[in-house]
Amino acid sequence: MPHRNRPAGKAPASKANAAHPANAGAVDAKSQSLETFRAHADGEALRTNQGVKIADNQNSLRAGPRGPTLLEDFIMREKITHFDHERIPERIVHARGSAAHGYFQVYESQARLTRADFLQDPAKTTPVYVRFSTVQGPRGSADTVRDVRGFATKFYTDEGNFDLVGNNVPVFFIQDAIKFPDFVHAVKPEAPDEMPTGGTAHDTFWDFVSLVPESAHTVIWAMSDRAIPKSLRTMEGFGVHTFRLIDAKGHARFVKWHWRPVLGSYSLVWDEAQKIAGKDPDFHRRDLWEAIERGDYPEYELGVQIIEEADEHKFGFDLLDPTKLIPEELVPVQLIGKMTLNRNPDNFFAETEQVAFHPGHIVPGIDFSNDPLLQGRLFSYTDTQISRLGGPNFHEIPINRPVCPFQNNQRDAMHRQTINVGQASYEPNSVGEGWPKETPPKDGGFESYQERMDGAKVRVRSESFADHFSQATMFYQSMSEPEKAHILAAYSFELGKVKRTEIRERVVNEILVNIDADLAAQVAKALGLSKPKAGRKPGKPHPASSPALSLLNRVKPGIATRKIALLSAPGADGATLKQLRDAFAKEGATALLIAPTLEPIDGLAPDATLAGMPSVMFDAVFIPGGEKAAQALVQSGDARHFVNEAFKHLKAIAAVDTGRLLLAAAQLPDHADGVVQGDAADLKRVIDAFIEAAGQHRIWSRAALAESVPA
Ligand code: HDE
Repeated sequence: MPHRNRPAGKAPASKANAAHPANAGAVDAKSQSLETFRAHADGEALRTNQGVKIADNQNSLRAGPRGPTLLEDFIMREKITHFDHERIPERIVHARGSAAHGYFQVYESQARLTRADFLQDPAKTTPVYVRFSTVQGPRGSADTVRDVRGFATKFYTDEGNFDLVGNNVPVFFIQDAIKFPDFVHAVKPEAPDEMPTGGTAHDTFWDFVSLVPESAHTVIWAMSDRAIPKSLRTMEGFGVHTFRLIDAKGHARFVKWHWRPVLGSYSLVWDEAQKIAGKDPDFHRRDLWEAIERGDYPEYELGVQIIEEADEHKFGFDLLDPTKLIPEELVPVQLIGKMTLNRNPDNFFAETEQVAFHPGHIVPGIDFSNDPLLQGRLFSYTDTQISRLGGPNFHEIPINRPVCPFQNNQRDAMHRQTINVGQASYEPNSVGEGWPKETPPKDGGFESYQERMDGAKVRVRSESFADHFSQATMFYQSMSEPEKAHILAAYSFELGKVKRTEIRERVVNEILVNIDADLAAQVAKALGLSKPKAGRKPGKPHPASSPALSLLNRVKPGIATRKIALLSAPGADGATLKQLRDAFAKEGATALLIAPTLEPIDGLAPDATLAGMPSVMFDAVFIPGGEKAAQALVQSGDARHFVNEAFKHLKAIAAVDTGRLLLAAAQLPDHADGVVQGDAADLKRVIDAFIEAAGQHRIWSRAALAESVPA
């Protein structure tokens, strides 16, 4: 049906994408495979699903102008019936998500580790589709809630799809899949009133985790800044479980997967995260979409930690235990390739909503470990798609199809798209000359790693999974002072929302005391509880701390892709505003002109009003000055609030000339770190100092001072 389709080879890439060299290669593999399924209405007549042209799409068929509607109206019935069934069940967890297309390239052949085809040739680009998500909230919930984030990547390799279905924290709340429904029921909004949406600050979550000490390590990650990421573009990803890599000789090694954003990793501060949830619930989705449209393609390096099988037991914890991470200080992360996200989806439902990830989608050269959480996941992901996507043929949905052939003898079932030709739907067969045929492993057929198994059939938790606190202690000890303060504040905030005192007490006395006595004491104080009793003897993590875990060690210099507010008003000098825009653009940042109204400023149209794009949407603020402009800003409550909030959220601020009046009007301290001031003649110096300060992401040395400023 050629009328439905865009002419071959003309993928609807955005302007920025069309120019990208990657579109000539790998991305086109998936893009072209989607091409058959894309429908474009340009120049087309409106028709029914049966192809009949529609003459009137405004009025249903009636018995007289004021009479009842006739059942005969097949056009209206078809339209409404289809509409009535437009929704499918959202994902049980990870319902809220945003995704993008891109490609992956390995830096050099990894043949020494794996035979996986997409990790052999640096010239090869493999198409990918990545979906980021929150865990707890429904599809329409806010992006910036405190939660673990999903980071799921589908590699469309020439040997089949490989899904790396990870999270933005390297550990998980439970050790055994059989506890997953319990955990999810506890974390989801509460049964009687379906509250709260998107967060863990409620009784059932804290009840569960207070009774399940194996959750302690992941809970402290969830209470850290990792759970309020600044952007999906700057978020780390982790495969969590230990997997295996298998080389061409069949030799296996353990592997932990990592994604490292090239721009570094950053978080929001809690007050900012909460405000953004109201001011722009689509904050992360918008940021990802706009960056790709601008041509600021998010990039992530793929990292591996490799452990020889002989070293399996040398860590003091079990590699099969998903509540443990391998400190980078013990096993360095080798960066082996890079993923670039360079194309936004065409259709949210068709692609992002219908994409079906599965940790069991692996390719030759990759295999599983016996992590009991992973083993359960291997069952769950196909099972959930069968009800969510309406049957076992979800692999035929365009976004889920491999780019390589996938012939087999499976047939029929709900929503079958393929018209299988021929008599043979079984194997062996002679009527189809035996096709499709098996492929021996040496020619690329998948062969499971022949791990030796010898054990009694038991329901037990291995003793080697028993230490639940040492790594939680290590994580806390690895944090900088501001990060520790945020963890304390997060436990205090969340537990403050818990109604049952006994649950709060249990978290402090059964969990926190075993992580850090001081943290436990401070949380107890914040909750008005009596001093906690002494905990167990603290575990001895090795190493005692892992600096790689602190986000402050993940900051990369520069302001590339950051958003800067130019706070101004009519009366300001257009040439100066342009000069500032250019100076920041040169560093890869975007400066937006923000003013009390949209009235042009010396010929320049403001990008948004102070109320429309408040300070929480920006990384830094620059106030260029101009007599009349400064007066207008000083008199604007929104403008005073804007700088005030930027100061409180530890963002770089610059004020030039009369722009400085706004700082005074907002009652900011005269001198503070990261607040750059100067005369008009000094503009160049102020710009340079501001860029330097904004490059630090947040001015942590200002934290104590910021406490005293009214919000
Ligand atoms: Fe998932 N998980 N999960 N999970 N998970 C789902 O699959 C499940 C776990 C993760 O963007 C579901 O398609 C079980 C760990 C991501 O579409 C479901 C267990 C990790 C996504 C499911 C886990 C994850 C999911 C819901 C414990 C990090 C979103 C809808 C044994 C390594 C993927 C769906 C996307 C989604 C089951 C634990 C990551 C129900 C049973 C650990 C990123 O199948």
